[in-house]
Amino acid sequence: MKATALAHPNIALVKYWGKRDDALILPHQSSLSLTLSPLSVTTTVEFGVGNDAVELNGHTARGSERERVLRLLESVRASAKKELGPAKVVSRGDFPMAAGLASSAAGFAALAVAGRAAAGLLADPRAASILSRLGSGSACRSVQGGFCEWQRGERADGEDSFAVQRFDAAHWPDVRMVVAILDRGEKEVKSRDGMKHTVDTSPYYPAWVQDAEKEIPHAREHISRRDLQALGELCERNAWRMHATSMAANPPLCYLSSGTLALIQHLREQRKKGMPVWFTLDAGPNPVLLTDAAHEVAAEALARACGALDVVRCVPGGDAELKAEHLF
Ligand code: 2P0
Repeated sequence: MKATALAHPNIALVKYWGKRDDALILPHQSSLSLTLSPLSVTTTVEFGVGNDAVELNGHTARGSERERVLRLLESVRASAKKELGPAKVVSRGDFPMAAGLASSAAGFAALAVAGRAAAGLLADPRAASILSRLGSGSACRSVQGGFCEWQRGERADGEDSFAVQRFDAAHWPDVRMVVAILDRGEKEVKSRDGMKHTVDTSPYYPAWVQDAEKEIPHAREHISRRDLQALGELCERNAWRMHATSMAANPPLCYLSSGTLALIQHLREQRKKGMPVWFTLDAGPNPVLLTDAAHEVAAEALARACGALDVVRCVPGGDAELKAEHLF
């Protein structure tokens, strides 16, 4: 009735941006990401103790944060088909303070894997991916390591909307993602609200959906050939298109800062000089640089020269896994 799991965050190379079902968290389009090590979140779940209690990074979770965790556990209870009682959840991330990378993907992936194990359910990446999706869409891509593709699915109940691993972490050990923290502040518009606003008001949204879906097989092909340049170019244009559809919303939504643009400009100059480095950008001002092992130190230097307050160098991460040691 007690289990602990560790999961890594992921960065999308083809982004998820917009839901066709807000309650079940079903996307309009498929997305594809790389799971990142060494960052991780560890979560312990125990059923049958006291009252429901959720502690995240040393604080008692309240409001919507708590509701999202309890909702996921409610789904575990339904699958277990037995009385599990209240749950205690303790979760801790090892991300540097305000790393500018969302820990929710790793957190909900770890919660899904630990929750299922604590309920006595068999390890099942597909079931864990569907479960973690109920906490946060991008979490479904953190259940497995390497390159994972969240297939949008067609069904109204979401049972065919989950992530599958396309290539494991060992496929391309040389690839690197360097997170440049330009701004540690909370973003003004959360991803969940920003994507909804974009779906509702951007005239470019249908084009975004069509294009992102079309890019998935191309991304897969570039990854299979370990073609960094082709993947880098795809990654950049997909990030620009996600931001372009958001900027076309009404009122417009812009996540980029002047520092973001300055870094992108500098990166282009370095690339002209022969450095293999490209960027992607989530719903915030902090770029993530795509490069290889031979250039990760230079990519960090580039980020710092452009005012990065902190830099996290990441390698391909592995699957979410159960741990023998619990957090309580
Ligand atoms: C992604 N993002 O594919 C995209 C790119 C941000 C930009 O997934 O509402 O926290 O919980 O499903 O997963 C961030 O959104 O949103 C995200 P919900 P989530 O990684």
